[in-house]
Amino acid sequence: MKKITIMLLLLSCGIFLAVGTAAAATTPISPTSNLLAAGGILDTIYGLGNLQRVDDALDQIWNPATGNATAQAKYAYYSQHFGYIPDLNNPGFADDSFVSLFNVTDNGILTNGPTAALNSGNVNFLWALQPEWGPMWTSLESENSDALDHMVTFLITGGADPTAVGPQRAPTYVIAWEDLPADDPEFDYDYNDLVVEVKVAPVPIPGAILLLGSGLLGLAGIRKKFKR
Ligand SMILES: [Ca+2]
Ligand SMILES: [Ca+2]
Ligand SMILES: [Ca+2]
Repeated sequence: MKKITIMLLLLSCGIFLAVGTAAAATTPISPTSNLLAAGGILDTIYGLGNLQRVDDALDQIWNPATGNATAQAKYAYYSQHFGYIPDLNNPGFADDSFVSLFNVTDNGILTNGPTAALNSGNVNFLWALQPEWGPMWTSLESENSDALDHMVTFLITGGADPTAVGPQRAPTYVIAWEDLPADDPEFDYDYNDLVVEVKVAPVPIPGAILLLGSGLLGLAGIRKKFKR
């Protein structure tokens, strides 16, 4: 039973965290950061035992999804605009625009942080952070001006109900951001500058609908044949 649950979790990772390279990679988080400390941000909100770190080779480009995002914590001087970048135009993200979901102004663990729904349409997307000052950061390392990873991801495993259907089945992740460029004297790779919980459900793939459709037509055809 446990094996099945783990398989389901792995499958859901595979579905939503699409494009990655083969090599496993975990971006280092500062040991003095309060993100992963006992009694720190994630421990207080979720309990560290209920989170599973996602490989940073796999959290960069996200498959088409609908869902919602809620700010959970901010430890940064500047306010943070959070949103996403759908790959709407030519393939690749260089020609696409930031869609803002919300602006976070308060600091600390947010009990009533801003929340918003997202819908990427039928295209892949990046998560993105636009601090009040300085460059925009995305989940795709190669899109960032310092070519570094500015977002780390955790899958919420605790309390997940594998028998749930509908939106409850949607995997929920916590994404945590570093908002300063690597060459800034105050770059501290603490990944606590904004922490957001995101729930993502797949946008139905047209191919799958087509297949399902032709299957139903096929069934109808068979029924017709037998009726004759
Ligand atoms: Ca990452
Ligand atoms: Ca594009
Ligand atoms: Ca920081």
